[in-house]
Amino acid sequence: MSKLKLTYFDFHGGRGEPARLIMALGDIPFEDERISFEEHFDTLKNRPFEAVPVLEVDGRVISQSNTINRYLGKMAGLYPQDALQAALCDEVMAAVEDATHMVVATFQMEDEEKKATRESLVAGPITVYLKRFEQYLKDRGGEYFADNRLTIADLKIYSWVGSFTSGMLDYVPADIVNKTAPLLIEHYDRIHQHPKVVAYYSQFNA
Ligand SMILES: N[C@@H](CCC(=O)N[C@@H](CS)C(=O)NCC(=O)O)C(=O)O
Repeated sequence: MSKLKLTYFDFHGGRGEPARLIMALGDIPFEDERISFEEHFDTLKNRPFEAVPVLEVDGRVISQSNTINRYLGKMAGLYPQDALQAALCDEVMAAVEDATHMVVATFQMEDEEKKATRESLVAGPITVYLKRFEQYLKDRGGEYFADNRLTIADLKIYSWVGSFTSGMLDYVPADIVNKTAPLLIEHYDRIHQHPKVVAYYSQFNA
């Protein structure tokens, strides 16, 4: 089996978390390299697009979170083989990436601008995306986003929803998902209780 090393920040979330979960669910051994923001700035010039996450496969570097997710998802059996189901999976992941980008763009803003921008994101695109995902879940049977089973799209959404429910984003109400897309909360809870997800996070409480 290839030697894998995932490099990302040292917290449970963000663009790197789905890859960690995919490997945990797929029982795929990997080196979990967690870097500080300082280390990130010291090393970013060496990354393909000056960003993380990156995955090293036998020393070869792959970037772009969704590319990494698909690569690992195929290995873990968590990516649909059917082309249409794979497209449904990809669509959800790409949309989460768009929404993530909008929020990440506010991180470096001064407080006043951050407040105004985040409030308008909440009133606009974040609500649109949440409602669309809620509808997709409903249309697809209520449990999963593609292939009638757990796929990498569910893990991407799980991690993204967690960024709201954690309350870590100032000016984004922590209950926005409960109020706008309650099925996504049920989806989040189901994945959070998945035995392998529980086992994965329990190692950090030891
Ligand atoms: N499209 C890329 C975006 C990667 C990205 O922007 N990552 C952020 C962290 S989540 C980053 O490293 N940004 C560079 C920086 O802020 O210095 C992906 O999906 O992986």
